Amino acid sequence: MVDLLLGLQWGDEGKGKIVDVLTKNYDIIARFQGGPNAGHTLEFDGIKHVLHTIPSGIFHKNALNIVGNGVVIDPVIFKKELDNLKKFDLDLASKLYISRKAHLILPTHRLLDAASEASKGKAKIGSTLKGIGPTYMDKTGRNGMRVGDLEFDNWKEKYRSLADKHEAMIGFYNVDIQYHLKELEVEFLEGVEALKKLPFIDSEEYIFKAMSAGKKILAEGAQGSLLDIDFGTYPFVTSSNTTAAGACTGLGVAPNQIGRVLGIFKAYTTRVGSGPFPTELFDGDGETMGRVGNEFGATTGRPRRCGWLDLVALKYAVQINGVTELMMMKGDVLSGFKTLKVCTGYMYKGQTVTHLPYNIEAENVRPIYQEMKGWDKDLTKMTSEKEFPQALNDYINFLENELNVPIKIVSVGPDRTQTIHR
Ligand code: 2SA
Ligand code: MG
Repeated sequence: MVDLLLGLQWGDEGKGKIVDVLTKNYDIIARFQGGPNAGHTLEFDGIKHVLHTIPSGIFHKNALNIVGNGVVIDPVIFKKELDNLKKFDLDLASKLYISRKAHLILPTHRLLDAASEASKGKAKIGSTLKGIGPTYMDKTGRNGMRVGDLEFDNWKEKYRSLADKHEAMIGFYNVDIQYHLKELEVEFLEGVEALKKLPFIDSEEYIFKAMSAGKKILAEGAQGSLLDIDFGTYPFVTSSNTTAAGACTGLGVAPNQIGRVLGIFKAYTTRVGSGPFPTELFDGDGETMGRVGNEFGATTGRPRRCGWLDLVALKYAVQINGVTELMMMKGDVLSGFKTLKVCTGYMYKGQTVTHLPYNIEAENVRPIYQEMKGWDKDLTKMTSEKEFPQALNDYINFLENELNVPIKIVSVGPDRTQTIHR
């Protein structure tokens, strides 16, 4: 069986930390979608490390890490990630395998991302500009280049013809994008050489055999359910399926081979980039969440928008993913709020709704809040549930009742050790 770990909001729920905590229970950690738009932050032994494409099991001795077919890889960023890992003295070629069917992000994909965003003006998605959208477009448009192509002598010709086509498209956008393709290509070729030092595998076959041999596998999601290309707040979404189904197509795992579905959420909500966010705060409370929670994009450094927990959206994510257990992150950030609010419904077209309507732009929905008592105590040094203030227990119990799924982990800080199991 393959267990899934998924973000239930707009990303940045703390997936990197939880994968890192859980890795000791698994033989294989696999990424199944997204690419270097992700920023998974891990903290241990006083070190803070951000991963983008490489799965979050990389720091554990015995875990094998797989970048699955559903992922898009930018060799340039990938090489930087590998270089940043050098100081840890890991034998990467023995613990990091790449699917031949994963698609490659070309330098021109990044340029196309920038051109597309520039052409949208105010309506831009707020993409990470990592070339994610254009690469998935080439995948579904059947033009893409895959990792496995690099094993054939003619790969540079393939690259050239796709890059030429992209250059013509950039011209078509008619926006001012300055670039020096020659320099970008030098980096790209260096990145490809670094990538080629790792084993390329038929990952679906590998995972099938590993499952048959009784190995334990964890699929690590990136971004969050509300950024899913089908079920998220389209068009302000990413270009892959971030939900449970994405793990099937992104790794080649059959639906009946999915085991536990671990859903991870923050005790409040954040979003980076454009798009609707009904419980967003524009006041001191939102500012406090951002400051105390250190809410800045792990990839782009952009400040994240902050707001109250949205149970309407969270319920939707639990349902779409078939979540079997929940993990609540960053409760510690809420310490000191006198009153907490949780959105339990929306006013939508003059009626109260408790499901996620088609359009949740601010002019269409108004959140309905349940107020709860806050707590003062600092949670970050706590090591057991027994130390929790009553108001925190009430908050947790309320969410469990509403969502009908147990909250198994409460994280009280960024470090591996600040993790309380219930
Ligand atoms: P893209 O680049 O095409 O996938 O952007 C499309 C939308 O998806 C959002 N998105 C993200 N949201 C939260 N976290 C992400 N990863 C980084 C992080 C983001 C960062 O961990 O903080 O550093 O800014 C991520 N990746 C994509 C994006 O904001 C667009 O709204
Ligand atoms: Mg992140």
